[in-house]
Order: sequence, then C-alpha cells, then structure tokens
Amino acid sequence: MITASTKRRAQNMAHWGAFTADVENGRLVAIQPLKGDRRPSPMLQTIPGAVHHRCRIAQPMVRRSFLERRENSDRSLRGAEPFVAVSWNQALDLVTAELQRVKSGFGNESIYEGSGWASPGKLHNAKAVMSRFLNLFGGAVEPVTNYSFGAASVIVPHIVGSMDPVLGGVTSWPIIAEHTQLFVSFGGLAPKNAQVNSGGLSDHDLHDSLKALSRVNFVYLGPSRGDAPEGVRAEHLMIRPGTDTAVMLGLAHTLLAEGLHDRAFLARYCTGFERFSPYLTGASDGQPKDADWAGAIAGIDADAIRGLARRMAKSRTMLSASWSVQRADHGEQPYWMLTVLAAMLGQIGLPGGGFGFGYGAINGIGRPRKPLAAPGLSTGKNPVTRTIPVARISDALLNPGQEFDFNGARRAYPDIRLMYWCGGNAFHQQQEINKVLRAWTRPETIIVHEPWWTPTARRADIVLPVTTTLERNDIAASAFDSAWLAMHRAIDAVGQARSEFDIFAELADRLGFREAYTENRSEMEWLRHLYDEAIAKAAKGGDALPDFDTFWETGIVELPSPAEPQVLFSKFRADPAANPLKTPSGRIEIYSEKIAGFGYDDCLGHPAWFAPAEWLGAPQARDFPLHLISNQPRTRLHSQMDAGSVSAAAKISGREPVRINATDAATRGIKDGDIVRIFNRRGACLAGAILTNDLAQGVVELSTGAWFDPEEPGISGSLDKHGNPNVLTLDKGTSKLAQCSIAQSTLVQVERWRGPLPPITAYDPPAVA
Ligand SMILES: Nc1nc2c(c(=O)[nH]1)N[C@H]1C(S)=C(S)[C@@H](COP(=O)(O)OP(=O)(O)OC[C@H]3O[C@@H](n4cnc5c(=O)[nH]c(N)nc54)[C@H](O)[C@@H]3O)O[C@H]1N2
Ligand SMILES: Nc1nc2c(c(=O)[nH]1)N[C@H]1C(S)=C(S)[C@@H](COP(=O)(O)OP(=O)(O)OC[C@H]3O[C@@H](n4cnc5c(=O)[nH]c(N)nc54)[C@H](O)[C@@H]3O)O[C@H]1N2
Ligand SMILES: [Mo]
Repeated sequence: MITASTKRRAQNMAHWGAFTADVENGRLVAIQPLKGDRRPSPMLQTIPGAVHHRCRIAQPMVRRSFLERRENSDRSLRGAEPFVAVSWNQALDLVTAELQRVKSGFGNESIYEGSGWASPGKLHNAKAVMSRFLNLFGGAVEPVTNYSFGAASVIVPHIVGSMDPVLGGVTSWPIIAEHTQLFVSFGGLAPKNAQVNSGGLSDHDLHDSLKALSRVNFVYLGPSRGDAPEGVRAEHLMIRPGTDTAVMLGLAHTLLAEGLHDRAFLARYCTGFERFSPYLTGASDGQPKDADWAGAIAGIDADAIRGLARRMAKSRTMLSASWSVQRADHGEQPYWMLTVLAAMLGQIGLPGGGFGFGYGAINGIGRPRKPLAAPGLSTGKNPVTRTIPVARISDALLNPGQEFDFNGARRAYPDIRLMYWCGGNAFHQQQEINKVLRAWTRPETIIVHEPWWTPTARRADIVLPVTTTLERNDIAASAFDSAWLAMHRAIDAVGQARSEFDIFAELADRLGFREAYTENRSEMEWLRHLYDEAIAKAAKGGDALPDFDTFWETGIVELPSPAEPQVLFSKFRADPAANPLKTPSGRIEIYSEKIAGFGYDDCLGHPAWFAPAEWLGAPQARDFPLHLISNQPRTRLHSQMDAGSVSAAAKISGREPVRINATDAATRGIKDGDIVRIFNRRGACLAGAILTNDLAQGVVELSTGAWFDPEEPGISGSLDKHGNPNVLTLDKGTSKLAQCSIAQSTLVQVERWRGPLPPITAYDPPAVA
C-alpha cells in the first residue's frame, strides 16, 4: 500500500511522453512533463482525469447469460446485456475452466490472442505477458504483420532484403540537414504524430531536428496541408488520396523519357529494370505511364510532375512516404515504386539521397541511435505455428477453414473458439465495425483485460480490470528513445484492478505452471533481473551503464549515441559484392521473380498502378463522392483515454470533429460546428463539422479513436453516435501478398444532421445486474 493522505511525486511514462505525477490523498492531481523534454505533448494532461474516470472497470465482471450458460450463451447479446460483478476467485476459476474446456475440446489452435498498443513498460507489457502465459499453456494463434506498416513489412523485405528503410535504418536527420537539397514527401510528416513513440520517450526532439533543415526544400504530396512539417518551407501538391503510385510512375516516366535516370546505378545495384520499363513506357500494355496520365489520375497538373522529376534529378534528393500511404488498397505498390524511383535517381546509399519510409510517423524515426538490447520479458516459444494476418481477423472468425493467400502461401483460417484480448481495442483497430460485430458473435468465449470499459471490454464475456502504468512499477525502454526511464508506482490500484502479470500468475497457478511463469520473482525482482540482463549485454558491446539501484534512484539512464549518424544502404553502395542485400539477387529488386512466381493478379513482379477498391476515380464516387481519410488523432493515442480532458476538449457537441473542405461543406449546406452524418453502404456515424481550406476538395478527415457508440448496441448497422471512422472503412486486404488493412481507401457521403442529438453513452459503464 502507498500511504494515503500524503503528497508525493512519482515519475512515469506514457507512449506520448515521460512525466512526473503529483499525488494527493491517493489521487493524481497534476502532471508535469519530464524536465528536459523540448516539446512535451499536451496529451499528458489527459492522464489524471482518465486514470480516475468513472469508466474504469471496478472489479471482475461476467456477462450475465455467459455466467449462466457458458458456451451455450446467446452470443448476439454481447454488448447488449448486463454484466454480473464477481470476485477475483470466481472470475479466475471461470477463465481457467474456459481455457481448459477449449484446449481439451478443440486444441490450442482454437485460441486467438488479440492485442494492440497497450502501455509502455517492459515487464507489464500486455502482449508480452499474455504470450508468455499462453505459450506455457500450449500456445495460441497469433496475428502477424500489423496495422501500422503491415504492407511494408511484407513487400520491403522482398525488394531490399530487410526492414531497414522502415524501422531503424533510415538516414538520420543530421545527415539530411547537411546534405539533402530536396526532400520529397508523399503523405508528409504530420506534426501531430511526433507526439508519440512506441514505448514512450524522454524528449520530443523531432521538431528541433526539422528546424535544422532550413536549407532543405520540401515538397509535400498528399491531401492535407496539415501534414507538412511545422516550420519548414514546403511546397504542396494536393494529390487525390490513393494516387501516390500513379504520381511516382509519372515521375519515373519523365526521368526515363528525358534520359535523367542513372543507368550505371540501375545496372550495378539493381535487377530487373528492363522488365519494368516496358510497363512504364506502355510498350507492354499500350498505356505510357507519363506525367499526363498520372496528373489526370491524381488531379494535378502534368507539368508539376515533369518539373518535380527534373528537380529531383538535379538535386541531392531524399524521397519519403508516410506509413499512411501503404494503409490503403494495394499499399505494397507505393513503397515498391518509391524504391524504384530512388533507384532511378541513383542516390541510394549517398548521404542525404535515396529514400526512407515513415519519417515523422512517430518522434523517433530518423533520430541517430545506437542499437542496444533493451530490457524485455521473454515470451518463450509459441507451440502453435498457425497465424493469421492481423487485419484478417473478421474473415477468420466468420469463415473458419476457408483458404486464403498470404505472401506466397495458401493457408486456411483457424477455427477460433476462444479470444483472449490484452492491450488492444478491436472496435478501434479493425475496419468495417459492422462486420466486426458479426464476427464477434462467432467465438464461444471472449476474455478481455482492460483498465477501462472500452467498446471491446463491453462486448466481452469475462472482463478483468487491470492497473494503469501509474499503479505499478516498470521500466520504459523504447527502441526509438535516447534513454531508459524508471516508471515508479504513483498510486494504489484503482478499484480491484490487478496487473496483467499478477493476473496471469494466478491463472498459471491454477493451471499448474506458476513457477515456470513467474520464475519465483516479485515485480521488483523482475525489474532488477530484466535491467541486469540488459546492462550485461551492453557491457559486452563496450557500453558501461549504471547498476539497477542507481537507475531506480535517479530514474533515468541516458544511452550512448552512435559514433556516426546513419546513411541507409551506405555499405551496400560502397561495396555491393561484399555487402549484398538479403534479396534473391543480392540487389534491389525492381523486378522480383519470387513475387512474380506467386502468380497474383493484384501484385505483379514489378510495381504497378492498380485503381484502389475505393477512390475519387471509382464508379462508387457517384453515390459517395468524398474520400475519407481516417488518420491518427491529434488529441490522443488511437482510442486511448478518449474519455480524458484533452480528447473531450476537441469534440463538437460531444462528437469527434470531421474536417471538410469549405466548398464541399457549402454545397451541402453545412456550417462550421454543425453535426453531420457521414455514411456509406457499410455504416454511418455522427461527427462535428470543421470547415477548412487546408484539405483538398473531395476529401474529409475523421481521425480514429472515438469510442464506438451505437444507438442500438447489439444491432449491426446501427448509427454510431460518436464518430468512429471504422463504421465506414472497408475490410479487405491490400492484396494477396500482404493482406493488410486498407483503412485509407474509403468513400463516403456527408449530410447535415437534422434529427435530435442522441446522448453519448460510450463512457457510461454498462449495466451491472
Ligand atoms: N480507420 C483506421 N483504423 C485504424 C488506423 C487508421 O489509420 N485508420 N490505424 C491502425 C493502426 S496504425 C493501429 S496501430 C491500430 C491501433 O489499435 P489499438 O492498439 O487497438 O488501439 P489503442 O486505442 O491503442 O488500444 C489499446 C488498448 O489497450 C488498453 N490498455 C492500455 N494499457 C493496458 C494494459 O496495461 N493492459 C491492458 N490489458 N490493456 C491496456 C487501452 O485502454 C486501449 O483500449 O489502429 C488501426 N486502426
Ligand atoms: N497523436 C498521435 N500520434 C500518433 C498516433 C496517434 O494515435 N496519435 N499513432 C501512431 C501510430 S500507431 C502510427 S502507425 C503512426 C501512423 O503514421 P501515419 O500512418 O503516417 O499517420 P496518419 O495520421 O494515419 O497519416 C498521415 C497523413 O497521411 C495523409 N494521407 C492519407 N492518405 C493518403 C494518401 O493516399 N496519399 C498521401 N500522399 N497522403 C495520405 C493524411 O492526410 C494523414 O494526415 O502514427 C503514430 N503517431
Ligand atoms: Mo500504428
């Protein structure tokens, strides 16, 4: 117990920054950003209200008819019937019984583990702890790829042999500041996104890194001026969403037609340009992919494309694309084509030239760093080898046994009977929520660990309340930060919440493997152990870090910086024979025999333009003429702490704001601050209109994360009162290759809402019988 009635201060970490919390009488009263953080995120201030919010889950809960009838319960009542409060013992006995029933009846392949971003901390890492437990239990079906850069995670290794251009290995900011003349960015470096790092951060330094680029000319291509980085000179080419690949082809065509491409680079470092160029020129299909063709698709002037191509060839040019560009139908193609464009410019491996993905997606991309093994909980090995691509979850639940293609393999969906969710919000992350609702009726048992009554927790059978980071001790050690930080427990557990680690220890005890799971260590013993392991590894690499007691006392360990800032693929460029890429050819694969060999109609052996399932040039645009961008929110991390003050302050009459071009609004009679209904054939939601000229005409922007709040819970297709864009998005894979989310390929219509405003009920805890 932490003694109440005293004032104290404790350091802790959110994915959006480190802070100290002031505690009075057992409650958080104020938050201060960590000293030395150059641009703390305003989102920190949301934490006290959220931690003590009435939508915290007070104690273990079981859905009423599940308690009565278990696997024979009416599963369509999920989210629409009361819960029954139970003791921890009852709840844990029930979870144990369900795990054993499903395992003995159907095997571990019928258990699915769902997760998401959860919270920072290397011991209480929701996904790691769940996997450690389930792996000891015999394993479970794990999702592969991710929502963030899923298409990239499959295509990029095929074409350059690693994920270096996406994670870790990109050319760092000081190099760009010194050498780059022209920075061309598809999708921009939205400043709102730099508030966040996966795992947290001690210093928001991206802004300063960008300030140092005063000599660099930026060209932004995309639908929203707000994506251009703050404080840099940027020219804007407002292209239609989903048309990036066409524009890149148009640029490449100009380079080829005008002889501006680097033949020597293509011959020495690449394979297959001669198999791609007939597509580019139109020799293979009769359609030259020239600037006129590309400009017509993207809705911009062809001369702007030609002019940009010439400038790119004349300058030291860095090409980049945001992660959002690949979270779209055929999301593999823009990443492949950007790589080919950079290869044609011949600057890959030179300081300040070449390409990189995801600059600005989170704070730490492009920050010089020395790779150091961070403390981390070992999860062991999953005995179940069957996996599904994460964004195919609804398809898997709805069609057990059905075959699907994935990255050259033909697989079948597992028969999932029990879903275990720790640290993710399914009704946030997955597209087409009305389909998720149907899929959600399939498993016999759904268990969710959550601090809050999220839409996912409300739709579970067994809900176990977990602590927030403020209620436990941990170590923050993001791979993208310059320091490791102690996370000191600030307050006692709220209500009956327990840490995930303790919950699984109790379950392991009931299942007979407590010792294997806990290794007989307490929380503090684990932290010391994980830290000691990490500093032993660092010592082997010649880096001496302070001992655990010093770390825990001072709260921070600054990590060593790399000797030299990084240039992506510099070693490969210097000596391609000695440092080949890990591709079949050892070179950059402009044409991939391997991918061609898969025989897919939606991902060929070379990059190509495929019209997305939905975009402004699609036939559906006649009925649904607006392209919906559902980007990351400025006022929160995904759906986290949506009930908190910072997220709430941005809402309009309680609804999520939707930005709409002023001309599009005027033709619909929509004024600033009006409530609107956004709809298509898949669903509808309310949102509050903000008129702007910073968005391209024909584009609306509704950020993700408003808690799904249907008028009639339990009824698929019911109006979402709150503004969750995933009631509108389409659930389809990027292609047979990567099968990732295509959240950005969505068409909608918007109209003024004239009805009475239904109250927001998303944050009211569900009824308890
Ligand atoms: N339309 C559309 N959809 C998208 C996207 C998009 O651009 N457009 N983006 C996608 C992307 S890139 C991502 S990464 C996903 C994010 O999807 P998620 O990762 O599912 O989103 P979060 O809101 O971060 O969900 C994390 C949940 O974990 C809970 N939590 C926090 N700490 C703990 C803990 O210690 N234990 C447990 N058990 N729970 C905890 C939080 O309360 C929250 O409910 O969304 C995807 N969905
Ligand atoms: N504040 C905050 N920051 C975050 C997060 C958060 O939830 N909140 N989430 C984090 C996570 S998990 C991730 S994965 C990253 C995501 O990083 P991104 O995927 O890059 O972020 P988004 O905000 O989805 O998109 C960035 C911009 O891309 C533009 N865009 C959308 N579609 C297209 C297109 O077809 N072409 C072009 N050229 N541009 C397009 C949109 O205008 C959008 O504002 O952000 C991270 N940062
Ligand atoms: Mo993400």
